[in-house]
Amino acid sequence: MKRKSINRNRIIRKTGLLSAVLFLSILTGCAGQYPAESETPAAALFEETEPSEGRIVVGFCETGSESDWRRAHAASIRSALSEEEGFYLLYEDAQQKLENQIKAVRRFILQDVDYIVFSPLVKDGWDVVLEEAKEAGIPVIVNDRQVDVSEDLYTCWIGSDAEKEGRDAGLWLADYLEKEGRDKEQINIVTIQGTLGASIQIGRKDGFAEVLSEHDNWTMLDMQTGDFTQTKGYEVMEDFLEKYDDIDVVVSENDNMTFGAIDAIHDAGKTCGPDGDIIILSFDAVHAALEQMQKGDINADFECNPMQGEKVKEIILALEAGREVEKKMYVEETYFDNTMDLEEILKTRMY
Ligand code: GZL
Repeated sequence: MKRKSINRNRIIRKTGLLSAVLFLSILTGCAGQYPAESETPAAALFEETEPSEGRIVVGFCETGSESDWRRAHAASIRSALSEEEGFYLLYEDAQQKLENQIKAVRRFILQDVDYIVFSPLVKDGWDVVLEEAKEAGIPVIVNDRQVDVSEDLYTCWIGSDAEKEGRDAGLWLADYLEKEGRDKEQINIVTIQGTLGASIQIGRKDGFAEVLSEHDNWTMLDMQTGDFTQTKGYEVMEDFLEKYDDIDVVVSENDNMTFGAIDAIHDAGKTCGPDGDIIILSFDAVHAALEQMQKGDINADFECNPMQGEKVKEIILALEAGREVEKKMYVEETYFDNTMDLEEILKTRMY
């Protein structure tokens, strides 16, 4: 992959020139589609250090910092695409807003980076800006969640198998209920959903639904989004507890919503986990969740591996060397439950 050499002056000049055009277009009433310079002065696009020649310039946009998982993922990207590793990373946090992600990708195009990498908040709404990246000749690597666009608009995707995570949760529940002698009992389930429209949310829901459909005695009472945050997870669980007095299982699509749900269950005078009133199935398996499992509040947690930075780096280096990469790549994941030696497991966890 022929790489443009990074030149701060060239980028500032380009940005400055474009901003001048933009300024004129605003004056003449036909505002451009790029953020006005006041939003992102060129000099502010770079951190303090001077991008030295020969470094691979990567524009990376994260969804936000909504969860422990997200913070671990962002740390993994920053660590892998570091200056010591030969990269110049332009990092943007979209604060859970799609429009911020699209603006960030447009800024990366303006800055003429070598690679654009992003974790799409939701799978839709990416066609136009990815067409622009393609026209600009900038390779795009989609990371973590997926986008619903023509495959020629991105080089590759690497992330989690969300449907498998959801299916594994359903299969674990079926096995657990059988062991408990409850496989014929009426089982009432509620789901606290992640960000609606996110591929990871859709996949976990669909995967679990596959197993749900095989059990006539399982009923999905309700599903509401907690947007992957602890605060909203609490609010949704509080609402479920007010509406239903016979909840047997909570499926929570990430650990931070689970933390909120556990607090709401306790505040309602109920208990959860292996010895509790309500079975808790969660996703991510971050460190704090495994500790909560040790305390007896979570039955099982389906890992979603955020340590994806090294894989992204390997992909970029392969492209730099002119090698082909697979279109879709999955990170390895497993699950944990309270029957395991969590003390030992926690010693090995990197996040
Ligand atoms: C999963 C990732 C999700 C996590 C949440 O791939 O996109 O986003 O499950 C995070 O914790 O907010």
